[in-house]
Amino acid sequence: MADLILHHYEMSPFSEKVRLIFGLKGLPWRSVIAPAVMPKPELVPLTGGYRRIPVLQIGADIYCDTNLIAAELERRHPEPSLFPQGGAGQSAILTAWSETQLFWPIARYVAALNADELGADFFADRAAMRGQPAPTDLAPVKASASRNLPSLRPMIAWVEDMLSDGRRFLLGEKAGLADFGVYHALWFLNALPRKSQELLAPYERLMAWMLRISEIGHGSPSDMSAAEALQAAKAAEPETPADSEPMDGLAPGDRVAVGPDDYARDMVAGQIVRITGETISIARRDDLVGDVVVHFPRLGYQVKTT
Ligand SMILES: N[C@@H](CCC(=O)N[C@@H](CS)C(=O)NCC(=O)O)C(=O)O
Repeated sequence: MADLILHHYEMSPFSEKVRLIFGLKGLPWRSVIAPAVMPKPELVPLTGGYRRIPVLQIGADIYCDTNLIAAELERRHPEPSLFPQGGAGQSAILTAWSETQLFWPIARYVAALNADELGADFFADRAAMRGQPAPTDLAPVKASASRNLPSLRPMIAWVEDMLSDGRRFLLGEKAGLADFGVYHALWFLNALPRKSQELLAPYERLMAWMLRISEIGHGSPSDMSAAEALQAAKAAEPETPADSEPMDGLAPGDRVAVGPDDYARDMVAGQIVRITGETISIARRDDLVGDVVVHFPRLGYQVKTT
């Protein structure tokens, strides 16, 4: 079976979500450390322009976005399940809240606190990702800490409240994707040198829950170089079946560009191989990696015909 190759970097909260999925499922995986800022010359040939992290590579199939990565890992490795309490709906709804309303004030707060450590180049890169001019100095970035803090406290208390009946995990006695979907945002509070432990410390149940999740671990990673990952893609053929019907005015064979519909703007051009209500998979070719298929979720991504 082809290696599970994760392109990620240590301080990335979305990557932590996937590393924990490997832990829950007890999977071996290959760890390719990607740069945290552009350029990403050994990632972009695989994705065709998608720059966000993490990306899961399985041979010549490239999976973008943690929600799709989770679904694909569940499909390929169903036990133990990411949904030990049953369906995926509750988990998806909690994760959607966490990745928007909870995550962004945390991300801004942590970045503001660690502005000197992250440095001007980091903020220039993130501004460019959003199509905005680079900040001329870090003072306004730092000032945004106090603007974001007030919305954090009530939401942290909600998570403590969800655990108030003594349950071990957010939806019951077993850990699942819902836990990782909420945990990775809170994890970021302590992921950079200047930590925010004091925000979480008053919440005993939340702290115990975070400890239980961290104990799940990351499965069995082994290092891989980005060059090896590119070779692995070149040596493989995409495995995506062309078995779907046209939908939403899009059909296999159509030329499209797919990209996030939120803050990042990079579109990936290719030809639809497969389209369902949940995913869109597009074929593309690059001299470095040969033929690859890049997979995106439908939710959170736009598709333009080209
Ligand atoms: N919805 C995406 C969000 C991924 C995301 O925003 N990742 C951050 C890192 S945690 C990122 O890519 N930042 C820009 C970069 O690293 O280049 C997912 O679930 O994978």
